Amino acid sequence: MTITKGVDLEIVEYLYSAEKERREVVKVTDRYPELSFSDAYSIQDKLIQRREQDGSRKIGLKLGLTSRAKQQMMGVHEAIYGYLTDDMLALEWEHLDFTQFIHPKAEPEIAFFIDKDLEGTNVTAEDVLEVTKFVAPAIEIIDSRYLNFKFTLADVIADNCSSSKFLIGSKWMSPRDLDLGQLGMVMSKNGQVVQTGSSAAVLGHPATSVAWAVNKLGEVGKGIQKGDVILSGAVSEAIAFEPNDNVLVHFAELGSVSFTCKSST
Ligand code: 0L1
Ligand code: MG
Repeated sequence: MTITKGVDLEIVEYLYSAEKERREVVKVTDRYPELSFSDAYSIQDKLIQRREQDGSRKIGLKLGLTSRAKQQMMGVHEAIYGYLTDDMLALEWEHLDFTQFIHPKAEPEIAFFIDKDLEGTNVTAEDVLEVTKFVAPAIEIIDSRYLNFKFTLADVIADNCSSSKFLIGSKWMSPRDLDLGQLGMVMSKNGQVVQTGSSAAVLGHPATSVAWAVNKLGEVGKGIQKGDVILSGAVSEAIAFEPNDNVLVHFAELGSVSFTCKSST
């Protein structure tokens, strides 16, 4: 740790209150430039514990920076992970309240439903597919707590990788029944195509991305559990949206998932 115990809890409160009060804040490394990745993951853990104190339940994992393009943009060579909690799950058939966000963006993802615990440091994509009961189309809504969505890698890890909400489509399939590594994707906003991509953009194959996270967790004696939902990483760039926008993501074979945003519920 390069920061002291009191400071980590101070940062947790700083980020948690920014989220609850829907405020952009100055990034943590402006004040603590020495913040290391391991400090940042430790702060992330404590941020999740703080949410749990308030009644949230950890239900899975999400991967970020899984495309080579985004890694190059950030000048890094690795993906990152954060946690999903039950209160992040939004439902397709309910309008999303825009006032709960700061400056949200939506990105297309593939969700994995895990059926068996998996832990280790040599886990492969095949191992991940073995323990995956279903995959489904998903949208992640990211909403960095930092000013203008600008941060360093340590900042974004501490901020639970910009996690905010996610939606899962209704078509769930066994990963063995489709070509998961090469699924075409089209994302539209208000009927206009805004992004296209392929599941191959996620570290070559979304299961490779999940395996990376399991191995990374394995380094600190953790793993993934039966019942976890995992968002394997964005298939294209995230797009900003506003009240009254409708965002739809369609994956070949896997089908669609969408949401409409209202200014209030
Ligand atoms: O889920 C994501 O890909 C977000 C990772 C963090 C970077 C960002 O907020 O763009
Ligand atoms: Mg994401």
